[in-house]
Amino acid sequence: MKAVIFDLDGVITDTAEYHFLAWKHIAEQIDIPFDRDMNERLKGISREESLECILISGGAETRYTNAEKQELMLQKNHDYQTLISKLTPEDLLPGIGRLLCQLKNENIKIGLASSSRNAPEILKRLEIIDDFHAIVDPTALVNGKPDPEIFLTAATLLGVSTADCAAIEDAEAGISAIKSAGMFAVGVGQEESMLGADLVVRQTSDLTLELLHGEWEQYRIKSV
Ligand code: B16
Ligand code: MG
Repeated sequence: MKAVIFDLDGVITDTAEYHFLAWKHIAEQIDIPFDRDMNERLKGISREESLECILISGGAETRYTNAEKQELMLQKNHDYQTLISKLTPEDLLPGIGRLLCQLKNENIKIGLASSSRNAPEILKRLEIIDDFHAIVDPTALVNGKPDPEIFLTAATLLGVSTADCAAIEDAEAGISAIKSAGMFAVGVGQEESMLGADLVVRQTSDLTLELLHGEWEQYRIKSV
């Protein structure tokens, strides 16, 4: 294992709650019901795809022009940025600071594969941006998760072969993307929503380098 590639939202910090609040505000304005189940479906997908999902769920997919959709996304992002401006290093999910230290001590490269355009700002606020050897720019990609492009790009930026990478995700679309990239997939969450993952942990506090190394060894043995 020469590199570990992290998803951001739901793995490094719990910004899913802030996405929820910001989308809920928009959904209320346009009279579309929006709840936490719906928010689950938006995990890992882009801002544009998220808006489309919300509009489709409310039967409003043809109600807005492209310019109006841009305006709704601008408003959502404005609300979201106000919420994330309060993030501090205390908002790192449990165990993540320890795992980053362990990876640095072992000279294992660290990458970020987040669909969020706000990712660099969030890493700065969490005071961990300098730990990352590569951060993929999602605006430079053609396809979002579950396409493997974001993880393949991270491996290229890190200069590590995909077979030597592990990647950690909390969303189904992300696990599919990791597996299509040919990497060792670690899921954070309920086993049933992490189908295809090579290792599933219930919470980030269970993520240790010792566990990753142990499961990685088993995985390599099985795949030869
Ligand atoms: P933004 P991840 C994703 O982050 C979120 O899970 C998803 O809900 C969001 O729509 C997407 O980022 C885009 O975020 O609007 O900030 O560009 O899980 O890939 O780290
Ligand atoms: Mg995520």
